[in-house]
Amino acid sequence: MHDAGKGAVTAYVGLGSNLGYRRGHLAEGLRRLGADPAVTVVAVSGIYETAPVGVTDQPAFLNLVAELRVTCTARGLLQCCLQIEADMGRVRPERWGPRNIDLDVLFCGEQRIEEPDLIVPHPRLAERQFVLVPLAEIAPDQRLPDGRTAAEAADPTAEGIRKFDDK
Ligand code: GSY
Repeated sequence: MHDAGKGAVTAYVGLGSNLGYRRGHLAEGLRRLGADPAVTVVAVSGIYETAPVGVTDQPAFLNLVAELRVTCTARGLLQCCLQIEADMGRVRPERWGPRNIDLDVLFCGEQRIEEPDLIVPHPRLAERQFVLVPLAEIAPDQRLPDGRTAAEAADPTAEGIRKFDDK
């Protein structure tokens, strides 16, 4: 892990996997994030097993959220995430369908971006308990675009969300 150092901002990335050895894919995604010189992994939520949202006819996901310190921009962080997905041979047989690894930029400091390939904060954040619950675990005071804190928006009792423990 590198020290992102001066000029760093706090960022949050959501990781998900619902193909193959899901837990191993999450661990490898985290390891690769921390190996980027612009990124320091500061905190990692617990892992949650979550019912698929959107296309529901697919296997359950494992999801977590990582808090980072980054010296790059949101676009740099997106590129880092896309590169990790590519290097891990991301398998995504269909759009919105199962995938071995997925990394979504949720927040990057105070940056607000609305471009065709990148919207930050993540546009569907506030409606996704599979993001809100792990986010609230490590950053309960993080403000969403609608003004609520992560803790106010998260519902750990929501249907289809359970803490994952494969021991
Ligand atoms: O963008 C995230 C991919 N994704 C997920 C996910 O990570 N977890 C759950 N539970 N449902 C999802 N649907 C999509 S698309």
